Amino acid sequence: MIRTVETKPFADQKPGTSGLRKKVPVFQQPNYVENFVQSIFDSLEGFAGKTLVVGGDGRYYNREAIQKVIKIAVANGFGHLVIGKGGILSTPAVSCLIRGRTAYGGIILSASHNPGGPNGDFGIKYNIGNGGPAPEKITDAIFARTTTIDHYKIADAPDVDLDTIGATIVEGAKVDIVDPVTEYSALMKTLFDFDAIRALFASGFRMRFDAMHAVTGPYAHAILEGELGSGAGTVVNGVPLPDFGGHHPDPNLTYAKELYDLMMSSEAPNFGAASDGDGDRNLIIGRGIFVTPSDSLAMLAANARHAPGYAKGLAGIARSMPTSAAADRVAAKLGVKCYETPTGWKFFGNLLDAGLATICGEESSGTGSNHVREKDGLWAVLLWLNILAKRRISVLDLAREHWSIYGRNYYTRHDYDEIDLTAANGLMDALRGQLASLPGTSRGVLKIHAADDFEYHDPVDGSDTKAQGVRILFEDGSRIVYRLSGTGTAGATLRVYIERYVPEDGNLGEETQSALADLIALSHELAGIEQRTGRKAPSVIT
Ligand code: VG1
Ligand code: CO
Repeated sequence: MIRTVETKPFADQKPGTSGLRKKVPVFQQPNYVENFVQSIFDSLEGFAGKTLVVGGDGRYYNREAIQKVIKIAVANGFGHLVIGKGGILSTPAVSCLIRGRTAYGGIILSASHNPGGPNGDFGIKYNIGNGGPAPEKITDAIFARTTTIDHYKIADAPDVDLDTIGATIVEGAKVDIVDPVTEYSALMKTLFDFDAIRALFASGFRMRFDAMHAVTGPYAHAILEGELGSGAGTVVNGVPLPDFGGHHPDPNLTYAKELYDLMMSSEAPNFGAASDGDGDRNLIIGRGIFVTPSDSLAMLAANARHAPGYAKGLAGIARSMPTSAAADRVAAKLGVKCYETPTGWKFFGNLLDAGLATICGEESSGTGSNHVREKDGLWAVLLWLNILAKRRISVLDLAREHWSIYGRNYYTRHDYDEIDLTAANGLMDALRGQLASLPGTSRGVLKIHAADDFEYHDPVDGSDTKAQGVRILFEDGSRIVYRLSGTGTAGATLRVYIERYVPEDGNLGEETQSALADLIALSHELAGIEQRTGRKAPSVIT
């Protein structure tokens, strides 16, 4: 039976950079999930009888939310639901399933790299039929609907057994529980030379993959250890846990410190990698070298032809604005365009659909390609392995070779987490107030060439997106970028992105923080970080 339930709007259901993210107790309020999911469906049309893919990263409240999504989707007329066993699907696997099964769309239950557990974070994100995050036009419509919603539809049906593969019928709709790995793994085999990677491992190459008790555990076990013979024990923290073992499932140098320390030690295997809560981010560390995500994007793009899926070359490269310009140099050499988009994967979808870009990346550990419409952590790991297998070179040597050809974009991001929201907005407003007067002025040897608040004009659909981050651009190509996070759930997070370019004949072997010391000091001064936020130092440095 289908029930119509009366409800009242919640004022705080505005999706951020990547869906709606809140603390678990917020999502546990009566009707909170129901309102948002119904608002998604109210903003869409033409889905009667069609397929919806549903899955999450296994975090606390995943199963409860999935049961609600099933019952509301069925009540609204979807004809077929495809759900990962145990409610588990990585974000790139959802994208893969939507595309592979020509589904209408998908719902991802995840707060990605944010911590989980009863007092941790939860999230809901809608993906469209190309497999990618809903564009702003749709997320704006969803938000508008959440402010007026007065009823939702839900099937009065028993919970679906999420742990048994197979099909059941709920209110006339087919609900398929599928293996979360099979179709994703098959897609990876079409892109990479699995034989070459197998031969690499057979030759004694060793790797450590930290799944951070998040969603990639089952994928990494099946693909790395199972298919590629990386050896038992390659994957650590491989069982998804509702609270990620009490850690942040964020693969950076702070939260994946154990992996980093191992890779810098004399015990280091040849290659280290990690992924985040929902499996779309990647961390790459070679023996004795952390590869910044911006460099990783550039190095993958420069070497992608070694993988069968990219042997024909790249149509173009795209990077988010705060990502370093290392990829631009590769694009120039390849003779293709490099697009600069606002932060968030949703801005890459049009470029990929239109065939303008093949590989995309963000400084926040996101890399991906036109194989799906999300960033993809394991994909990046496999592309690295494919390149290393074909070239038989160490990560350190590959990085040195890259810098000697293209020069090096020293790059760091400083995050100030959970600062006061009013102080954060005040800081950004004050920076915006300085934009007109900064160009032409000097700070020590650093001359400011331009300053703006980044705006993006989408070359495919013509849409404009404004106020995407304050950029201070220096004459020597250095940059400082300031923006506020759109994924946090407590206070505000200020992100400061700092970059300096050193040409191929310059000093390429400096430690990153000291190479950037002048710009880091200037980033404090220009924004008055300490006066305005009370913080002397960032909470996380990546
Ligand atoms: C952050 C990153 C951004 C990424 C987004 C979602 O957003 O900076 O590059 O696309 O997270 O990633 P923000 O607004 O907090 O800076 V994930 O792995 O959370 O889906
Ligand atoms: Co993620």
